[in-house]
Parts: sequence; C-alpha cells; structure tokens
Amino acid sequence: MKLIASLTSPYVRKIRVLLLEKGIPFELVLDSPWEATTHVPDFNPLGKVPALVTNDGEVFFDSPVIADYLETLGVYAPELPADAMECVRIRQIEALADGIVDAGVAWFLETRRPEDKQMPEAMERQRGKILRSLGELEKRIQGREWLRGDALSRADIAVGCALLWLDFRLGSFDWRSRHPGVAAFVARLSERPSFAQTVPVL
Ligand SMILES: N[C@@H](CCC(=O)N[C@@H](CS)C(=O)NCC(=O)O)C(=O)O
Repeated sequence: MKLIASLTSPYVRKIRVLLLEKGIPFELVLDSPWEATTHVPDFNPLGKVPALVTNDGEVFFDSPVIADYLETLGVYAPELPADAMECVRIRQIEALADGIVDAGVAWFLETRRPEDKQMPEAMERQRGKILRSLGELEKRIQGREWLRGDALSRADIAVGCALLWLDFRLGSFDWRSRHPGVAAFVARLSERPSFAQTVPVL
C-alpha cells in the first residue's frame, strides 16, 4: 500500500498516525501538490494529498475515505466501534478537526498574500471558526482522557493533527491559554510514538 503524501499536511498526518497506530505497513511516497512537477493529480483529480493506493492498485482519497478504507482491512486498533451511532459521533469530531484545518489553511494562505492585499476580516472569520471549534472541544474533553470512548480513536488523532498543525503554520496563534483541557489532551497525544514520528517538516 502506498500513501501519496507531503510531510506538512495534517490530513496526511492523520492517516500516517492511524497507519502507525494500527501497525499496518505502508510506503510513503512524497509529492508536493504545490510543485509544478507534481504527480498528485495522477492519483487524485483534485490534486490533493493524501491519496492512498491499495495493494490492488485502487486509489482512495480524501482522508476520511482513506480512514474508512483502513477499517476494511481487518481488526486493527484503533478501529471504529460496532455501534453505528458511535461511529457517526467519532466522524463528527473528525469533521470538526478537518474543518479547523480548512479554516487554518484559509487563514494561513491569507497571511502569505502581500500585506496590502490581506483582508483582516477574512482572517478574523477563519479565526472565529477555529475558536468556536476549540470551545466545543474544550467542553467535550472535560474530565475525559479521550474524546470518545475509553481508548484512542480517529477523533483524537484528527484533533491532535489539526491543532499541532496550527502550531506549525500559525505559530503566533495562542490557542492553548483559553483551552487548557484541550492543550493538556494534545500534549498527551504528542508523546505517542506515532505523533513523535510524524512531526511536520518543511
Ligand atoms: N479534505 C481533504 C483535504 C486535503 C487537502 O486539502 N490537502 C492539501 C494539503 S494540506 C493539499 O493537497 N492541497 C493542494 C491543493 O489544494 O491544491 C482531505 O481530508 O484529504
């Protein structure tokens, strides 16, 4: 199995962490979708990473679909629970985490524009999305070790990858001080070998 990946993408990191936690072997194929020479569109017409090529040559994207595909490979923890509603709740948190990244990317790209062309209100709009999501996560993590259930799940992995990516790309954004529960949770996640092995690098 091959994972078409960049070392900076938090969506890729979510899949790498999942694969490492599940102990599923894979080959990492590095390709930046932003480079003119990229082959990513050969795998994903949307030109985005991650894309996963199965051992049979079938390709899956985007990251929630890849994560669902991994569930079909057998019983490897962390796996989605048997209860369908609990799966929906885990995927809901994954969507929140991915949405934090979507907002963060929009904010980050705005900071990359020439200063006189940046739109403060556009950045503020994305910041608001992230702050509301953090508020929601802070409520959900209160008194709990994990966001759902009693063990690591895809929800925890997605949230960890999203928030640690904020540090990587929007380092001056202090999301921790007003969300101490989430901050402590992410600090615990960071200590896992799967997170330590997938720290984003430029
Ligand atoms: N919803 C997608 C998002 C993937 C995505 O946006 N990846 C970024 C890297 S962080 C990318 O490849 N961007 C290239 C582009 O937008 O052209 C997923 O979950 O896989």
